[in-house]
Amino acid sequence: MVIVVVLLLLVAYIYIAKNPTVLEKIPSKQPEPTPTTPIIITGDTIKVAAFNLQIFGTTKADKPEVMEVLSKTIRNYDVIAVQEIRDSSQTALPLLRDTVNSRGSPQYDYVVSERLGRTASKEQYAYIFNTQTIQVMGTPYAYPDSTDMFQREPYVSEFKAKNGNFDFVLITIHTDPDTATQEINDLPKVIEDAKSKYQGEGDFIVLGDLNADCGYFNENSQSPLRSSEYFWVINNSVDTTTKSTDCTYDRIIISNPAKTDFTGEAGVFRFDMAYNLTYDNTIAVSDHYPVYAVFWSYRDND
Ligand SMILES: [Ca+2]
Ligand SMILES: [Ca+2]
Ligand SMILES: [Ca+2]
Ligand SMILES: [Ca+2]
Repeated sequence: MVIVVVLLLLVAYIYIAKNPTVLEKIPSKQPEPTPTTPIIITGDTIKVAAFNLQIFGTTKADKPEVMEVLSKTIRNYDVIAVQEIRDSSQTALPLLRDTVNSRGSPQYDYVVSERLGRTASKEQYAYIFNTQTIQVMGTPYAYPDSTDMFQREPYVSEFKAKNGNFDFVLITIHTDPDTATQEINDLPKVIEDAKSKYQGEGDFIVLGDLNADCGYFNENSQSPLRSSEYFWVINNSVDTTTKSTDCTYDRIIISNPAKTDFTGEAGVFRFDMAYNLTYDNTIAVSDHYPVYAVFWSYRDND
């Protein structure tokens, strides 16, 4: 019996050895389809974000769980424009930077605007940046708003990638909800003014809480900021609010010359999902999610 089995196995072995296609006919596993999102190699890109911190002052700075989420979020980006710093004591932002830096290398720093606003309720903007990858060029400024178009003048600063040649101008704003449409429609004037200051630069990026949806702005309107000179990388379908409303208040809008630097990767950062937060812990951080866009650090030609 054993001899018969051994003989059968031998015959089968000889047959397969002489007919290798028998084995090749077994269907092989198909490779997985390649993902549609581009593969980003760290170090080749600059990640830019905007985040409305919703009344960021000493009350929030005193909450370690809020500061932990903010500092982890900030460290995802090379430069992040933050809005709605409301802090007469001027201690909350330095504490935020220290909390970011307590997480280790790389270290972050910031530039901050003066306190802006027509009324006693003032807000500041800041750009918080990774000191290993980002260099601040020149002196940031608040838009010289001689005809008082803006409740809180846009804050403008030029930056350069240290890991490439990408240089760009960020223009952040938190519009007044009551006059959001007018302020959004006037933003091209701020871009034109910045172009005259940064001669030869083509890459202008407007970012922040524009209140550009729902009751404050018709996101399908033909705003001057919707002209063919600009590209809205955060599209109308994105929900940038942490609460149940579905509104695209927060935006990133780039000038045409920045399109060749844009990787195509942009969106909203759902810190609640990333850090597994409850609803209450989410809205304690902000009523907004950050929005972000990723740029190549070495493809710039202006
Ligand atoms: Ca440039
Ligand atoms: Ca929308
Ligand atoms: Ca929402
Ligand atoms: Ca460019």
